[in-house]
Formats: sequence, C-alpha cells, structure tokens
Amino acid sequence: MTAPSTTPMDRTVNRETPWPALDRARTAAADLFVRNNGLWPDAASQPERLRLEIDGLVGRPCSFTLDELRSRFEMRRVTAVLECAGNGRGALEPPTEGLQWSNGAVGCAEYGGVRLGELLAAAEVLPEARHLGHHSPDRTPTGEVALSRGIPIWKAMAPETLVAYEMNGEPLSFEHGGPLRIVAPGFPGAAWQKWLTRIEVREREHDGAKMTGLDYRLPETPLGPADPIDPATFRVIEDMPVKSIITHPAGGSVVPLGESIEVRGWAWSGAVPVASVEVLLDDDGSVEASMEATEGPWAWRRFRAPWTPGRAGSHVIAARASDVDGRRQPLDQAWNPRGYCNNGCHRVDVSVE
Ligand SMILES: Nc1nc2c(c(=O)[nH]1)N[C@H]1C(S)=C(S)[C@@H](COP(=O)(O)O)O[C@H]1N2
Ligand SMILES: [Mo]
Repeated sequence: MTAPSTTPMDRTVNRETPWPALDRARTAAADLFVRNNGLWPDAASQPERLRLEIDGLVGRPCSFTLDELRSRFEMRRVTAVLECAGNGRGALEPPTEGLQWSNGAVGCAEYGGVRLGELLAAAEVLPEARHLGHHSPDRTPTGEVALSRGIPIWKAMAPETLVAYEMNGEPLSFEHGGPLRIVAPGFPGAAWQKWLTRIEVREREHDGAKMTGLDYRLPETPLGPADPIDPATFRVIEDMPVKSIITHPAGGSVVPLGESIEVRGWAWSGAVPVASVEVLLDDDGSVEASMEATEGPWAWRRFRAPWTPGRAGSHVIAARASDVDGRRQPLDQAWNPRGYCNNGCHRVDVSVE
C-alpha cells in the first residue's frame, strides 16, 4: 500500500471532484474529491499492520485487525453524500480563510463496513460516554497531528454510522482513508476521519486537532464580516444543510434557442430529507423539478426540469432545494467567519443561440 504516484508525498493534496463525474449517481473513488489536512500517513495504517484500538470510557478496551473486523461483525452498506464543510467557500464575499473550494468538494458513494455502534457495544461503552475522539497517523509538514475529530455518542450509535473498509464494493482506497475510515452520513466530511487507528470514548467533546477554536464551527447566531468574534458562541457543525448542484447543462454550455433541454442535478441534505427543487430559469420563470427516488436516505437525489429557452443570449440558471422541514437554500451566500456550509444557490451561466 503506497500513496498514488501522481500525488507527491511531501505536500498536502486537495482536489475537487471533476465536473463530468459530478453528473453521475455514484462517484468513483478515483473521481471523489480529496481533502488532506496534512501529508499522507506512513506505514502505521497499512492493512496488514493495522489494529483499530478502542479505549477510554469502555468496560473492555479492545483492538481489532482488519480481518477481525471483517469476520466478527456483519458488513453493512450505506450510500451517502460526503461533502467538505468548506465546499462552496470560494464564492463567499468577503473571502474567508480556508481552501477556496468551488462546488466540487462533494460526491456520493456506497460504503461498506461495520457499524460503529456494534464495535462500541463490543467494547462495553460506559453510561457516562458522550463523545468520541478519532485518531489517525497523518501529520502536518511540521509534524503535528493533521486532524483528530470526533462525533457525539448518539451519532456513533446511529445505524448509518460505519467504520468503513469498502467504497463502491472495493477495498477503501488509501486516498480516501483506507484501510479504515469513519462514515458519518449527514455530518460534514471533517467528521469522516480517514486512516482511523484509534477510537477514544470520552465524557466531553473531543479536543483534538481541528476540533476546537473556530474549526468546523458556526456561530450560534449569524455574524457579519465586521462583527466581533467570540469563539464561545460557536458550535461544532453536525447536520449539513440542504443544498443542490446543477450538473447539466455545464457552466459555459451553448444551448439551442426554442428547443427543450433537460436541466438536471443533485439535491442533498443532512438528516432532514430533501423535499423539492425549484429550478430558476432566468427570464423564463421557474419550474418545480421532478424528483427521483434515492439510494436510501443519505444519498443525493436526482432532480430534472425541462427548459425551452425563449430568447437568445446569456442566461443564468439556478437550483434551489428545500427540505421536508421547509428549510430552503438561500438565494445567495451563507457567509460566516470560516466560510462553512455555504448552501447558496448554485448558478450556471449558459449561452442560448
Ligand atoms: N485522518 C484524516 N481524516 C480526514 C481528513 C484528514 O486530513 N485526515 N480530512 C477530513 C476532511 S476535512 C474531509 S472533507 C474528508 C475528505 O475525505 P476524502 O479525502 O475521502 O474526500 O476527510 C476527513 N478526514
Ligand atoms: Mo473538509
């Protein structure tokens, strides 16, 4: 097991899911965006050497090899959207610190692995347990822990939450955290710890790298760019907001005047299911998209809407999704100090000829 040869070992690698791949229901491992807060981890996470340790507030600390995880626990599958909390940050005005992602820090795949809740039951989690801390061997160029985040115990025990060793029916690739990663559907990508080697059961929220301060947190009440910042009023992002992308036509496309074309894309959300998508067709008004069934509650949902452009020239089309609780994407940005969870409507420029 080595890092992919195209990705240097001495740099942090971050790349988006490429545009044509975003139009597919399932994102292939080779296409799915990559977000590394540090360098590739070393041999500590090689499949043959790996032991997953579970300790902290447990009655029976345990340690599992990959083979033991496969043979001792039932394999569960979940199809889920993985989205970086910073996806869409690049559109924010004024810009915030952090990677200036466009719309491609997202994808949807099927993961296979063991239920985290079943592992915790095997370790006999104590009643005072409230949170987990996740540990991995990847380090920053200066040798610090790259990322060590955790999730609340209720999410760890939820049936959709896995310690995954497969993606799209194949062994989880090194790039995406293989041999083992957390899959926490509906939570931001940062909660999906890659190269997992240790789970620490805790009474309090974890305080590992990128878990404290303003990291992956939103203010309790919205803050403007000029407002003073008090970290005590920020909360860890758990449930991701309702969002959508138009995957066809692609930005910059030329479409024929007076002919019907299909506008399509994906809508997703966290725990609250997507209800509908309105497609805004510039000066041709707006239309309620038809919605297809999903591959389960955590997958993204296909929307389609017909459009017959009535005028030549440039147009901007947009999609606006709502969840079943009536929360709707804002037309414009959702600014916050670190630029997380920007679910402002995705706009696509097309030229009608
Ligand atoms: N060990 C480790 N896990 C990690 C990260 C990391 O840097 N190190 N990045 C996190 C972030 S911020 C995201 S968005 C997802 C990205 O997963 P991917 O690279 O498989 O797309 O992994 C998460 N898990
Ligand atoms: Mo992320």
